[in-house]
Amino acid sequence: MPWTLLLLSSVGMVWAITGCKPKNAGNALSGDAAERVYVAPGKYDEFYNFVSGGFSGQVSVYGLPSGRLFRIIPVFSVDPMDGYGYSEETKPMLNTSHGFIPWDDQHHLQISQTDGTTDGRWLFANANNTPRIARIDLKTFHTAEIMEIPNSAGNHSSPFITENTEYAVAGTRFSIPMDNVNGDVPINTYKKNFKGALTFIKIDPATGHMNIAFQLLMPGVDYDLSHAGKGPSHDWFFFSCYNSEEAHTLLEVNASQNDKDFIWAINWVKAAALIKDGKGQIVKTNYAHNIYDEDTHQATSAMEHQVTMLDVTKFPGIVYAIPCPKSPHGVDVDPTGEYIVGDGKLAAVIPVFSFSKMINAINNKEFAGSFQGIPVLKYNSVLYGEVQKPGLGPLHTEFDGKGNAYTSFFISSEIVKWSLKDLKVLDRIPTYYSPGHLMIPGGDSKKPWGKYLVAYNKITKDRYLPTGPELCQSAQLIDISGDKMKLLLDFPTVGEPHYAQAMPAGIIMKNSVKYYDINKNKSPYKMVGGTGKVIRSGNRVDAYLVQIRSHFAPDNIEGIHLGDTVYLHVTNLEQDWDIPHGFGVKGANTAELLIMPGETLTLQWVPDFAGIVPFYCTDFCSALHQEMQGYIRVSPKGSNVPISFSMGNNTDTSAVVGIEETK
Ligand code: RUQ
Ligand code: CUA
Repeated sequence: MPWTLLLLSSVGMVWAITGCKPKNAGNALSGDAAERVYVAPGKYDEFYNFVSGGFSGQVSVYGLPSGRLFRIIPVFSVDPMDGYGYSEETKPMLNTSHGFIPWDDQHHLQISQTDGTTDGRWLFANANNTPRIARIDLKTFHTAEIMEIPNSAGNHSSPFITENTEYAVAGTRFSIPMDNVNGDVPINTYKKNFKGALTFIKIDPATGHMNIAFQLLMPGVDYDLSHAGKGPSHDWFFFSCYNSEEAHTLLEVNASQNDKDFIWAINWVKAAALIKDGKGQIVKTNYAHNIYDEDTHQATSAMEHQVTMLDVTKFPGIVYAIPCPKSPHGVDVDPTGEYIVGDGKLAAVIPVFSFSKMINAINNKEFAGSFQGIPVLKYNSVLYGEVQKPGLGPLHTEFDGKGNAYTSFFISSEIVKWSLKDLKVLDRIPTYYSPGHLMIPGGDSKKPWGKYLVAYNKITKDRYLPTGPELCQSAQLIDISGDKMKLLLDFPTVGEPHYAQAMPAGIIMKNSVKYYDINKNKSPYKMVGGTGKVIRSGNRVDAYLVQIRSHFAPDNIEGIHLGDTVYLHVTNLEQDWDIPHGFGVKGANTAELLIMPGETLTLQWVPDFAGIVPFYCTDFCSALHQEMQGYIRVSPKGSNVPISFSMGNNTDTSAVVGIEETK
C-alpha cells in the first residue's frame, strides 16, 4: 500500500488515519440498504464482479449486490485449493524466462469488448512483478493463456484492451535498459540508458490467443495506467505517466517536482500500419508464452526470442504528450470516447481533455515544445475543462453512461460524482477508508450498467473485527441509481483489491461450461475404465487412475521403489455438474489436485520412505466419499517387488480376522 507514504509526505498533509473517520460513519446506511443487497437463499446475484487479488496474484469472483465470494481463480500464483501450479498439466502456466514463478502481484482486469461493450468472453489480467498478461476463459473460469512481457518491469498500465479487443496493451512502470543491450550500467545514467516499452498484444478474435505484435520504444519515465479510446477516439490509446523528471532515486520527492507530467496519446492504428510496412526493428529478448489447451487439458510453455520494436521518436504522428497535473495515476475515457480524464495524485483539479480538441491541436501544430523528441501539445489547446475542488488525491474515474463521472479520492477518502457536461461536482460520499480503484459495471466501456459503484478500499481500520496487525481488505457497494449516492454494503475481499470488472451475470452464465465431455478429453494420460494401469520404464512409473463415485481404480498399487519418480495421472469420469473429485497423497507437495468431471490431471510424486502411502479423494463427493481411498506400497531401492495394481480383488492373505466372536 505505497500510496499512503507517497501522498502523505508529498502533500505534506498531516492525516491521522484514525482521526479521519468521516462523520456519520455509524449510520451511513440508508433504511432500505439491507433489502437492496439481500439476495435470498437460492437466488442468483445480478452481476458477476471480478476483483484483482493484488499481492495474492489471483482474481476473485463475487456476486453483486450481495458481495458474496464465489471463487478465487488461480492466475499468477499456485493454488492450494485446486492444485494449479502443482499439477503437471498446469505447471507450465507459471513458467517464465526466469523459470517457474509461484507467486506474483495482480492489479488490473479488463473483460473483452465487442464494439466497446463488455462481452464476457475473456478476462484479461496483469502480473506486475514479473511482467505478464493472462487471459482467463469465462466459459470455464480457468486461466487459458499467459504471455510474458519482455523489456518491461512492474507491468502496471496493463492489461487494457482496445474497443474490439484487437489488442491488449502492457506498459512498463519502471523504465530500464532494454533486454538487448548491456544493462550493467550505473543507475545514475538513467537519463541516457533507461527506456520505457509499451507492448501491443494482438488478440485472435476467434480463439483469444495472444501474440506480441509490437513494442513502442518510449522515453524513460514511469508508465502508470492506460485506457483505450472508443468511438471517435477508437484509433488511440492513452497512457498516464509520472516521473517526467526522470528521477532514479527518492522518487517521492524527485518525481514530484514538475507541475505537470504527461498523458501519452498513441495512435496504435498508425503504429500497427508502420509495423506492417516493415518499419519495426527486430529486438532479441526472451519471454515465455504459456497456453492451456482445454481439449488435451495440458499447458505448454514456449520460449519466444524476439519482438518487433518501433522507436516512436523516428516516426512522427504516432505519439503526442498531453501535459497533465500532477503525477497522474488513472487515465479514463468516457463512454462517448470524447473525454479523457487524468487523475493527478497531487493535483488540486481534475483535468478533462477533449479528443476533438486534441486532434485539432495536432493538426494545427499547437505544441508547447517536445519531450525527448515527442511533441508536447499545449495544455489549454487540449483541455476541455477542470473539475474545481473535487477532493484530495484523485486516483481513478469511472462513468455511469448518463453523463456522470465518479472519481475515487485516496486522501480525502471519498467518491465524488461530477457532471461531464459542466464539470460541476454533484455529490460526494465518504468511503471507509481511502479507496484506490472504483468500478461501475461496464463503467470503462461504451455501455455502462450504471446502477452500482464499488469502491475498493486500501484501509479498513475500525471497520471490521480486528485480525491481528493485518486487517481485512474491503470493498463498498454504493447505489448510484439516483441523484444521491447511497452506501449499501461493506464486504471483505481477498488480497488487496485494485481494479475490478463487473457485468450482468446472465451473459456469462449462458456460456458457462458445466463439465468436460470425457469423449473430447484428448489428454495423452486419459484413462476411461477398467482398473487403470501402472507402467514402469526405468525409474519412472506412470500410474493411470480413474475416479468415479466412490472409488479409485486402481486403489491398491505395489512395486513402487524408493528412487522412482511417480506420475499419478488421474481421470475423473463423472459427467455431471459440480462433481469434482480430489486427490491427495501423503507426503506429496500439495494436499490435493481438484479434478473436474471429464478432466485428467497429473501429480508428480517422489516417495521418500519405504512403507505404505495412503491416498484419498479430498472433495466430499458422495455419502461414501470417506471410502474413496487407496494404498500405495513403496519398497526400498533395488527391491524386487514387481509392479502390480488392482481394485476390489486383492484378497487379504493374512490370518488375523477383524472381529472374534465371544462365546
Ligand atoms: S493501482 S489504486 Cu495498481 Cu491500479 Cu490505482
Ligand atoms: Cu470423490 Cu470424494
